[in-house]
Amino acid sequence: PSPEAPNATPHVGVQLFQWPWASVARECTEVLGPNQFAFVLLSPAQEHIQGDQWWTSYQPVSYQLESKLGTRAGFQQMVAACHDAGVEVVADAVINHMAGIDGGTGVAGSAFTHYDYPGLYADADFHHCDTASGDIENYLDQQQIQECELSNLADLRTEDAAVREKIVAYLDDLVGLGVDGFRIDAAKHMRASDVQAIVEQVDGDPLIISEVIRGSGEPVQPEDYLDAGSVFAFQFAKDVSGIVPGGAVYRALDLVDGDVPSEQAYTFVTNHDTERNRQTLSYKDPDKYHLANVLLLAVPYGTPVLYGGYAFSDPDAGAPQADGVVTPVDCAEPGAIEYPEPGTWLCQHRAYAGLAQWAAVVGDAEPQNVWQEGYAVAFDRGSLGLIAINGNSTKAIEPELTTNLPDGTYCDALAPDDCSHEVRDGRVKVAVAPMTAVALYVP
Ligand code: LAG
Ligand code: CA
Repeated sequence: PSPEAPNATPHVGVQLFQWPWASVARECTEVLGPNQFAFVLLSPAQEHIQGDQWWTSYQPVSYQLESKLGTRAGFQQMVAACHDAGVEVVADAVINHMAGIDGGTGVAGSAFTHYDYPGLYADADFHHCDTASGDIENYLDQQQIQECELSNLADLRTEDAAVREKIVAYLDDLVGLGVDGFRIDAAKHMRASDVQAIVEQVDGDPLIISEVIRGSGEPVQPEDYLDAGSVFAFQFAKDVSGIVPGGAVYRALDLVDGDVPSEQAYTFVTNHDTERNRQTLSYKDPDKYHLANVLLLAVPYGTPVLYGGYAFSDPDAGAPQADGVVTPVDCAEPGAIEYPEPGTWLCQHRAYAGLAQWAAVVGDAEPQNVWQEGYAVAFDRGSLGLIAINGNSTKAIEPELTTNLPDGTYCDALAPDDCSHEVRDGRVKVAVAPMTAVALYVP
């Protein structure tokens, strides 16, 4: 299949967790662009506290674009390289809070203490709420969720004009460097009206994806943030991770995330938090994770975000660093290792490069010719693509399917060397091994 399929619209994104800018740039050029990925989601770019843990990224010290992931110049080069490859860049905006430790020096040399970040924010810019710990203690209390601290992280008064101005200047700086959109970290912990007011002041019209983890019965829900843009579909992630182990893969066609419309839902199987708290499948469940990723890209709901991270046993462990800087990503061969050493870059998204092209070709066409038997499901997406998915962990299948695909010989987007698939008179026979799929499309 040619990467330049005529009607293809790039559709699939990938979160490159803790990837240094230089490695992101190379991935855009060599893998993401040629396979019609639509966008890359970065880890936070701002100056942060020192340390070996990955989560230092989520403790901002200043808005200088100097971090363990690279310099401002490196960031700018990365955005240019991704754009040259046709890939958009979504930055992770940590704007609910600043660092949560007593004090120190950030990785770019900025001195700070808790609630005092010289030249940027001072004590009066932060909420000081009246729970015993100062932290959010009760997720049924909207005011606590939004005005108390998320594990001691200094909570910005995002309702204040002066604070908003600083945040907007930071986001404008990123837009000025070419950034196309933002993940709004911890959006749930800011009032929806604050998020909306901030993003409306930002230059241009960046894509906004708010991170609002759905909790049942809670007063703050993802739907509240739809006026500010899109949201991450956490319920989809949990549900798709739930149906694969039971084999009911056909149910993926019915998955939605509450009342979030498809156009505003950013779907995923795992992210950096859920692969650690085990709320979703992850690389630690190889077969099931594989099939969940296939379903993610196969169904018409939402915009899928794949994930590329590194192996870990200690959930706090950061990506391999030298002198406070994350070292270049070196991807493990797909499927080569069953139990990867901690720190091994997994580049899980690469296994779906062909399927990202499939998704770009089928676009938003609805499922048709849905076939279901036992733990397997197959369907067309319009008349340009077909997928057959076997959720049975022990039994292979070989159904003869009815398809809209034009007669011809097709390759499998999940096994590009296998071009043995013949469509004749709207029928095709596909052999699908346990916990795998076959995906055909018009190149
Ligand atoms: C997020 N979304 O809302 C990120 O996706 C998530 O990864 C962030 O938590 C969180 N919100 C804050 O941006 C991560 C780690 C936390 C870590 C935090 C700040 O999951 O474990 O907290 O980043 O670095 C750590 C310690 C805490 C400590 C806190 C402040 O684990 O014990 O209280 O730092 O020093
Ligand atoms: Ca807050």
